[in-house]
Amino acid sequence: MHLLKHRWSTLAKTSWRNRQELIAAGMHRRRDLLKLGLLSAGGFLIAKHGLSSRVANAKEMESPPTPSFVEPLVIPAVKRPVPGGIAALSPYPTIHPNNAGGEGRTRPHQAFLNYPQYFPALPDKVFETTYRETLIRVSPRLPIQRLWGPDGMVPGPTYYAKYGEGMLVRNRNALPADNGGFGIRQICTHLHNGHTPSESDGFPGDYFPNPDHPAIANATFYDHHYPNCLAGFASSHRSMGGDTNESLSTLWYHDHRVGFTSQNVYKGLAGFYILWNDYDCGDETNAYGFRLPGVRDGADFYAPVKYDVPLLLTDRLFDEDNGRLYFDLFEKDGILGDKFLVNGKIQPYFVVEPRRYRFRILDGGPSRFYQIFLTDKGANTSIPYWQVANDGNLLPRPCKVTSVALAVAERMDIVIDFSKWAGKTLYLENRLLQGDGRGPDENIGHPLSLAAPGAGDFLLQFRVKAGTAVDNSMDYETMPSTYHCYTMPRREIPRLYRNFRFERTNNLWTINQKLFPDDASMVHFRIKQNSAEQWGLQNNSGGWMHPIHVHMEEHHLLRRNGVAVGPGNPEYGRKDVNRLQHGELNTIFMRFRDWEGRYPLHCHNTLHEDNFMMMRWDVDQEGDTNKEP
Ligand SMILES: [Cu+2]
Repeated sequence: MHLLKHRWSTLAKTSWRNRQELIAAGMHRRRDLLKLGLLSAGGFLIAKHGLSSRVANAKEMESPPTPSFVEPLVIPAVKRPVPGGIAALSPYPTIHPNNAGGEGRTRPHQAFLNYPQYFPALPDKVFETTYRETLIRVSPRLPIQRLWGPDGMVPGPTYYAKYGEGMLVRNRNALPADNGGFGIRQICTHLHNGHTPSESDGFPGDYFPNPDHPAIANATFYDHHYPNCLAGFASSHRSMGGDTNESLSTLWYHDHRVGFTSQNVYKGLAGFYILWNDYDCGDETNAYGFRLPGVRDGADFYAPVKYDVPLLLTDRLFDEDNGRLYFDLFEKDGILGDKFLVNGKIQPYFVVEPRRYRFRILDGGPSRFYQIFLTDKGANTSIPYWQVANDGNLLPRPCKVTSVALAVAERMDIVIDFSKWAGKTLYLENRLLQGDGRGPDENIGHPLSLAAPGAGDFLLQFRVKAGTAVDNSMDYETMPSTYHCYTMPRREIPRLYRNFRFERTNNLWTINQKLFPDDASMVHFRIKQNSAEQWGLQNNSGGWMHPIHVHMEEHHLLRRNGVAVGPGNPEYGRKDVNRLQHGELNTIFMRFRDWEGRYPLHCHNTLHEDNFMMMRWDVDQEGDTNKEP
């Protein structure tokens, strides 16, 4: 292990217990600590009473030992629609919020009101998901954990969605009052990378129940409308219906409650959302499709597609004494765990056939960056594989790589061909060196950023079966192409150039020196609907990295720290998260199409996001001209 660790020191333990007592007494919020005189003007816990936030952090703590590769990988079940469809939902869904019936939404579904030509009726596919406490075993050596999960699953169920087929997801909140130390029973589910109307997007202020809003103080459910439409369907500069070349594939959903996202997601509130169309169809035998690895189970659309496997990566820390999941409510900079989980299990194994597989890798945070290699452990060599997507986007052409790098919320789809490795054992290995929540020690690509092959963190073991297997998927050595294989989309003239500086101000996380307020009410800037803008994202916080995420629309990365991004670069094309590395100024091109309303821009290190590194922008008919919001 490259992280310097030792058993919990007496001081660290005292500090941790004292903090736990404050938490149990409900006194951990900023204003409580200020009242008790336990917080310095700079925002740090004072060094007295063994409370200092510099004492107890992941660097100095170690989880109890756990065995590696003794439990199989779990592939989350695919969520099935409500039998009987929309008529079976009670109360019946409405376009305007049904506050009297217990709904927590505050604005009408704009798709039905504004675009009746595209969305003439409520959608046929209806899902009902209950957020609740659940008992989960993450390792045979650790006690059963009390986690929170959509439908009691960690990760939550995977949604399968189809372009052109709108969905309504009713999320019910049945989380318990007793949070076991962290987490808040107010939720706000964001569909990450989705082109989603604002009221269904999971804007951080749209949580329910909300005790400060009389109409939704006791709300128990929230209807999210996911139109699953192509971005640009209604904008003036695009053909009707949008551009198929902008189809998305691997999305995910997670809680986004303002100020509490890190806790609620750490506790389990996240899952995959996969979008299909006629080309990326989950059927490798379909000659009209892209023939990515995938076999469907007959006519059952909601059976998990074989050979197409989502992998949700999380790192977690467990209490040395009682083995319970540990979350430090006083940590504001970033939390690293020393246990690596894939789909909710610590270091599982996966038995694979000697053929090609598609893996959809997601960095589920809260703060870790990864650089993932396929390692032959005996020889300590890295085996090349194919990167076929970056975030929600298939690459115009796949890239042969020896690793993929991920910041929190980034996704990379890769294809591994196990046919040459029949009977062997291989590993997914993270070799990126990261000593604390700041980010990797060096920018990705720097020679000092990596541990030696075999000396990193092993995440997942592949046990390749002997012999041969049927494989009808595309042979990537032939360099097949997908969307945008001939031309990239035209870029409109930006209406405005804006600049955003990501900074550390008085030990708080800011954008252009501004703090995101607790009630999400401040509109930092306004964007004209169906316009384009160019943004400069500047990392002005020495020594820290920030994964920057903008809701509703993707961007094109024009320049990474001044260097143009061109064909052959996995970041060429469209992108959802910008990995803002040490000292960088990255330039992105954005379009804001179709929807109106409120959306955020924020750092996706969830500790930074919860500690104010977020801005709200609203889309309306005029926009503003504020170049430095
Ligand atoms: Cu950050």
